[in-house]
Amino acid sequence: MLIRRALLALTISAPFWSCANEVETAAPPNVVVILADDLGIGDLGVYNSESKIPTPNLDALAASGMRFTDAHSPSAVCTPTRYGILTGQYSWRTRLKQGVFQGEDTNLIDVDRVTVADLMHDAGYATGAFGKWHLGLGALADGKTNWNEPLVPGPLEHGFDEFFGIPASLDMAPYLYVRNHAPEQQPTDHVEDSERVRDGGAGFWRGGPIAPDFAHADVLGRIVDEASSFIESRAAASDGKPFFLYLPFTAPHTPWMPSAEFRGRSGAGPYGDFVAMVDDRVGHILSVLDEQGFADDTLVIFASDNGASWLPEQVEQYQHRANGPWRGQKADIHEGGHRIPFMVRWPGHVAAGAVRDQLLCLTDIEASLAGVLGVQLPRDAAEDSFDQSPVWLGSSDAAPRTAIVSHSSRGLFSIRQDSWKLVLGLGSGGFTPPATVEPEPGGPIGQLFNLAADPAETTNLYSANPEKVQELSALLESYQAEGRSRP
Ligand SMILES: [Ca+2]
Repeated sequence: MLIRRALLALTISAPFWSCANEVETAAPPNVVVILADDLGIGDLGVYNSESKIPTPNLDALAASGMRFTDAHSPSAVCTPTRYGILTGQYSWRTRLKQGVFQGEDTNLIDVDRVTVADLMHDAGYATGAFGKWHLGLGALADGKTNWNEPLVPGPLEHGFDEFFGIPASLDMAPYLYVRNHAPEQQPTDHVEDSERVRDGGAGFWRGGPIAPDFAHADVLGRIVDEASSFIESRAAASDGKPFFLYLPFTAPHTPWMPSAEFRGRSGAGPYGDFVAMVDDRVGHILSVLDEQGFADDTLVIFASDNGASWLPEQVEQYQHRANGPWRGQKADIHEGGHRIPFMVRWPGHVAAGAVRDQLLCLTDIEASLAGVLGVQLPRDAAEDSFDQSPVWLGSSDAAPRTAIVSHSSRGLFSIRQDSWKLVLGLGSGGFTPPATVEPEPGGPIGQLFNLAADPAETTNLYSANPEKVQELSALLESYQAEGRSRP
């Protein structure tokens, strides 16, 4: 942060944040961003009337705010999506070209980069992050994370005043809690690969080092408790600062470990029961906001970081489509990989019960919050972020972005414009077999779909429509080269 500030001081003579709007609008709201992990758009009743999972809290959140039907994660897997949320930039512009980080990878975010937490912090917010970090901890030069040294750079070097959470996914060792710059306990014990079914749940975790106080089943509850304490601490604070709370849940990612209260709650097995628990924990956070008197002054965003990991046999077994009508699943380039639930609530400012079909990417959060606050981002920040705040606040229905770039776990690209979607290769690019397909001689080398006529991406029009292929290829190349153009 200090380095970034020093560089900015050399290059910018005007105040760091200048007001974009002359007109003073509402007082800056508190902002809460809740990110579910591997939750499917079809899990939520408000998106799928045939869901086998009760999601009353998320359905109510949607009813009291605005939900988007064409929202996407920038990637179909965890780390690059989290990178995109916090920086407004695609991860494929960094050293992480595909896949995800493991538990001892070093920090991905350049310390000079203005993250969304920097934006909020510099605008006078108290900032906290609680949950699954999964962006690496420690310096790249160290090769891997050294748990005995201060975990720098980490969340506190990217704009957060406070952090509590776990380094990576809940199925990735080492298993420990980090508070600010250090583990609460060192991972001095060892845990074996888990059984596929345990403790009334399912899924698995990888074997490896674990802290003596760490129990996988406790993690979601701990994160929510810590976030609740942060909200309560802000209610008690006398500094007058609004707050920014980034709350990336570890669930319903594997291991699926619903507590006893939720087992059997859904018709979609341990996964569905875990989703019901996620819904309940979102409801708890909203109730804490209510109890502390913040509900009317808080902009709440809820989204998932990618599609659900849900196989065709599970669709068959439970008659439940976790990814709704969309093809494929988590990690894939097809819509099931990255078409996600997205909702935003700010009472009195965002229309209650509104449904919008404008394209939205989670990279847009940074520019959109800058828009809400009326501050101007530096030109070299958040280059893949479009300001969606006019849509959220009802001042315009014009789509802030006309195209969207998506990316699969194996690094396959796609671009959407209007109803057309071009994929630069064959196969799913992710978990659904075949992940990769060699082109036949004379056959198509990519995939082209018209989602309006063919939402399930069943008919490849690549060979039949070379003009559209060429047009979208050129558009994708321009996005890859330039990002969005900033005025
Ligand atoms: Ca995920």
